[in-house]
Amino acid sequence: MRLVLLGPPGAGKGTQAQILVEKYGIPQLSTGDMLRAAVKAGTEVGLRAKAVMDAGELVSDEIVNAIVAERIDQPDCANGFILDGYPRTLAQADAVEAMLAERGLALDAAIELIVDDKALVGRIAKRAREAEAAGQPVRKDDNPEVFEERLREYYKKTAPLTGYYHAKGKLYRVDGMADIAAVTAEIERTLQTVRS
Ligand code: B4P
Repeated sequence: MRLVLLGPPGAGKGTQAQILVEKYGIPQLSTGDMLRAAVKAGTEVGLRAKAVMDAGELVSDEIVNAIVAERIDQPDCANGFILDGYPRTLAQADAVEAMLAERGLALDAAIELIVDDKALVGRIAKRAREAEAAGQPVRKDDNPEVFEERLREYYKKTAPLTGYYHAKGKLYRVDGMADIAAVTAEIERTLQTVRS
């Protein structure tokens, strides 16, 4: 199974992907996590990505496509994967189609988590408060001004992907406002439909 999780920042893509990894035994490919790891390791990609991420903007398609192309050839991706936070632009969507077609593969479904902006702002503020209370570093892009920029980037560059996948007959919409377990249950019901 090859899935894409779509939705605005804070919609719960990462949260759900981690749960689906356990249930389906396929890896989560989070471009956000891969980029944060590159920043932490101080690699060339990390150095280029850091300022962009801290400002709430999207890292270049070229960088992100390259890290995904390398990752999907790893042996643990042989039976499928969950793309979490990728693609985020139409150019990335075309790139993943091409990458998979070259390997004789295709995506099975794009699942969009629908959450309203007010709830998103609340979730991100809560994550920042909890990290602070636990003495952990707060993500720079979880501050309110940067989060607004992330939302603007989402509506401008990523939201058009729902039309892209709808046109391919691969878009499934899930209510992301419910609690975490209820969202997972709805995704699982959706995946049963996809597989039948
Ligand atoms: P990401 O790391 O992908 O972050 P995200 O979209 O904000 O998070 P997500 O939707 O996964 O929400 P989460 O589960 O964490 O991106 C960060 C940055 O990396 C981007 O801004 C960009 O700069 C760069 N980047 C990444 N991919 C890129 C790409 N392809 N191209 C270019 N740039 C890229 O959930 C958030 C919070 O909500 C958590 O605290 C969680 O506990 C809570 N939550 C989740 N589900 C909930 C629920 N149902 N109810 C209540 N709370 C819930």
